[in-house]
Amino acid sequence: MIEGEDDYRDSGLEFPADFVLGSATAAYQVEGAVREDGRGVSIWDTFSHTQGRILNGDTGDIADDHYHRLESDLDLMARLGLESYRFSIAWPRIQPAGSGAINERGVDFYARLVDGLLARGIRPIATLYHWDLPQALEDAGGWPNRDTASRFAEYASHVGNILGDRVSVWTTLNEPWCSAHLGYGSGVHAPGISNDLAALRAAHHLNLGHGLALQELRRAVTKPDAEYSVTLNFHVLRGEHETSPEAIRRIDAVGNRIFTGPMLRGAYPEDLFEDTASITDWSFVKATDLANISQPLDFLGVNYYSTNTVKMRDAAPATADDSRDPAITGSTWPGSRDVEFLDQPGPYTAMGWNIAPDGLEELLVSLHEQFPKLPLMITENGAAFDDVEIDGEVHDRDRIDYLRRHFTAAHRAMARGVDLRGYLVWSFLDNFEWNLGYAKRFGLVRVNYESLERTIKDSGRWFSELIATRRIPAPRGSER
Ligand code: GCO
Repeated sequence: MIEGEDDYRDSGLEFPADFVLGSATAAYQVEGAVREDGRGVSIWDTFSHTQGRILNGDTGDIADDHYHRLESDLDLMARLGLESYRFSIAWPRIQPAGSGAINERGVDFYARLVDGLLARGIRPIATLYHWDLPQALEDAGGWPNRDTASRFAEYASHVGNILGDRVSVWTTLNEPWCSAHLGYGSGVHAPGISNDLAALRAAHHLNLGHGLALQELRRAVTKPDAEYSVTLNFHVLRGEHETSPEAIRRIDAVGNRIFTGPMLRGAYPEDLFEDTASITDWSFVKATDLANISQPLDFLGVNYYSTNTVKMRDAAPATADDSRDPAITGSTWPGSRDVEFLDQPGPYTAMGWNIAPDGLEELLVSLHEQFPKLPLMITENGAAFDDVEIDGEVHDRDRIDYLRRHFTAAHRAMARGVDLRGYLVWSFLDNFEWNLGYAKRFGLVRVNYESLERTIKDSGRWFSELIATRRIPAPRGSER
């Protein structure tokens, strides 16, 4: 993108009155209190306590201590003026071993959270699974094991019974791509397994779990206007090389359509079967699975951060046999490790991710074209920067600029006919950024990890103004 020419820094754009504005977190990233009130062990507890898995040896043991600071964090959300709050429920708090009876003390925490939101006029958007699988289920085979999908449905039914009279929006899974391909493919996320077949089996059983859970939720929930969704992270793919179209097709298949196909069209893409034929014949997909998976949704949750540029590799791809570690038989892209990811043009966030608001506009328009009847909601967008706190203030102009440009992109997509229902900024608080620990800060609110004190960043104030006025605030003198 050429700066100045089309820099996505329009201002004054207005969002409709019913457009949902809020922020998001996930249980393991903020809660802490991992051994309290009967909570069971999750794969992220095990993984973060395994040496060498997380940068600086960080764990979610304390995280933001949100579990103990619930009331003051709720007050902070109200101060920011959030209209909606997207959180996730830790399965091992509800069912410590992933099946059977519920743990009332765990339930109590989420009841207090939801009631606290409602008391402040904030709509609760609950995600059932943001990656914290009970360790007992992993020990029984994890997501590659079909039974995990049924266990997930059982858990969904419990949660629907408990909170189904109060929660506005239900989301089954957050980013199943990460659970399958990072958890079981590359192994950089919990449970840290690297096996292509395991990753593809996991992807299917996540899809199945989504469909079964959605059916259980619809049975259990009593709030008549509750909405149902799933959140996916899409790979926005580009490339100018002559082999780029093939590379784009491959990654779109194993990264995007592996989920949208079964969930939204009731079928896996044929080309995915061909690309992965050397790994599996997909016989783990049973006759009734696709009907179970393709449940109607009220909207699709879209997480977007940056774009990818791809081409096919010049040299023959590395094979599993090349690896010196016999445990590593997988990659992030099962069946497509001969695709090369090229460096992106900057600027970048502190994650090293390129800043490309046009990618968000392109994604929203493309999803709308692919699924014209399905409303969309941005369930995550935001940026990590190396914030500095000076005298109790965080002047995070980079984050404001990032958000300004992505809100502009969202607005432009709406102007092009996309039925976009809302936008949730990642994240409410700085938090545990998975394998990168506490090194990357995404929050609208800073967390001091020594004192656990919270400080609203300038971006938090900026977002408050956007919510209050429903317009993208005009840049101030010091912002560009
Ligand atoms: C994700 C997540 C978040 C991350 C965020 C930044 O789904 O990847 O939902 O947990 O923290 O995306 O990487």
